[in-house]
Amino acid sequence: MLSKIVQDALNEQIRIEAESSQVYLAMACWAEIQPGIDNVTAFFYQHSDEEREHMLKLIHFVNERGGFATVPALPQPPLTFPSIKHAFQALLKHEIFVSESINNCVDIALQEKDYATHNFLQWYVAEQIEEEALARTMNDKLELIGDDKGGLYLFDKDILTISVGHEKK
Ligand code: OFO
Repeated sequence: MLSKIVQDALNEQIRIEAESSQVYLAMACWAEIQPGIDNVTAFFYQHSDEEREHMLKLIHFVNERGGFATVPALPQPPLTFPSIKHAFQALLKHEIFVSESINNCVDIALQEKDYATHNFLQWYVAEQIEEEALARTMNDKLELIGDDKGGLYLFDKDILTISVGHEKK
């Protein structure tokens, strides 16, 4: 059975995962109307779907442990970006924020001596390490590319391979 404090922390994490899904969905939607970045678009749509899965995993866990998961209200995310580079900078910033929030949940689980929740959250800890590393790789590449259109073409060509490589690790 979840304590109230653990349930509240997990419900807040459900909200954050849902918000992440919306944030990346908006990035996907914006990318889709930019010329020539079809794979970047696919990456954002895929990332949005993954965040929804992270949310669902938490919802099932809370409900299965005798709690009640809260489906959250969500604000509208940023809809447009000055450039692809800005979108990926926002993605990295968001992932760092999510990692901090997961760490906070882990802290609370330990304080409450809720070892089942602590164990469950380890998957999210590992996932955030992967996602932050992936976001940093992409930001580094975009930094190197600068305004070079050929570089951006190659970035779009490579992005699915880079992200699939990270998923397999
Ligand atoms: Fe939910 O994995 Fe990143 O944010």
